[in-house]
Amino acid sequence: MSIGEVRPEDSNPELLGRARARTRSASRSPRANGSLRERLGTLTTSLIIPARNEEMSLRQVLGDAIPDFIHEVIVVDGNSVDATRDVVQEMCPRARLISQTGRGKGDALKAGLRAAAGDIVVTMDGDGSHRVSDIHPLIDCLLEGYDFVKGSRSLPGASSEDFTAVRAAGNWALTQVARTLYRAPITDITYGLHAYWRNAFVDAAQLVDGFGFEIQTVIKATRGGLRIGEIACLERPRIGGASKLRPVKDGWGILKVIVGEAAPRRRVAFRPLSDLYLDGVTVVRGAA
Ligand SMILES: Nc1nc2c(ncn2[C@@H]2O[C@H](COP(=O)(O)OP(=O)(O)O)[C@@H](O)[C@H]2O)c(=O)[nH]1
Ligand SMILES: [Mg+2]
Repeated sequence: MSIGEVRPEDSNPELLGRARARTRSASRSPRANGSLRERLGTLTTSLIIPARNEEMSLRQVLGDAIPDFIHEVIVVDGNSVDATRDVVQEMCPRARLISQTGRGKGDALKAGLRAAAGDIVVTMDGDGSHRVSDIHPLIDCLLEGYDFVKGSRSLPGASSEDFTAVRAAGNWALTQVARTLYRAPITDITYGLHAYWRNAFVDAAQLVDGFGFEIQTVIKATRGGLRIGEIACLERPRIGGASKLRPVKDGWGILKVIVGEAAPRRRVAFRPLSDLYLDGVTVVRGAA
């Protein structure tokens, strides 16, 4: 497993001070043995999967066992016209199936976040590109003191079987813009496999409704002084159906989001919370 730490170089000193404090707190915490479920203690996890016309892919994604450390599965249907809803009920009866009221992947993720009850939220695509097995290291990383952990297809050991030349070039260019503007060594800005503390996300409603949402969360988290980690992931090709992303139109929208976030007075969306939770975990471990 390769973990890359993403630390903004231009955070204000107060935020950086808090980040250092969190790092020390995390390194003092014993790296506990036992299953992830045991290590989570009383903490709970919600997996949010946005899906629009994903009947073929979801059959396999939900057919593979969802690990026991995921307490809640939320599938957000985007007015699918195929059998997506039936497949969810058939393949994963424990999943909560909700419908988004607006349009776009970001709108679906907002609906999932409003419904999620877990202390930790994981967002994963429903087309089979994200591997369920990559969720474990993401949550491990949160428990070790990170506030926001994301997958990357660019770290050593990572790769994508889903990139076309256009998408790879677009992702590289968008990532470079974000790195330059926010002086944060993010290696892959558009990979949407994310895990974070739900209560750290204080205002999701202000974010965009489209594909830019996940990119905006990364930038907001960076600007909020959160400790961000990246995990090397292998992206699979989508299992079936068609991509909803229009590379030029959505790529342009994402670029506008990245640049727009550089405006001086952007609203805060995230606050660092991991210390609070880590202390909680330590107490739980100590008492056990
Ligand atoms: N609910 C919902 N899900 C969406 C929407 N747009 C995309 N998705 C889902 O978001 C995930 C990623 O979308 P995808 O089309 O694979 O984008 P790509 O991976 O960038 O090609 C898939 O599970 C899609 O079904 C939407 O408007 N609503
Ligand atoms: Mg996809």
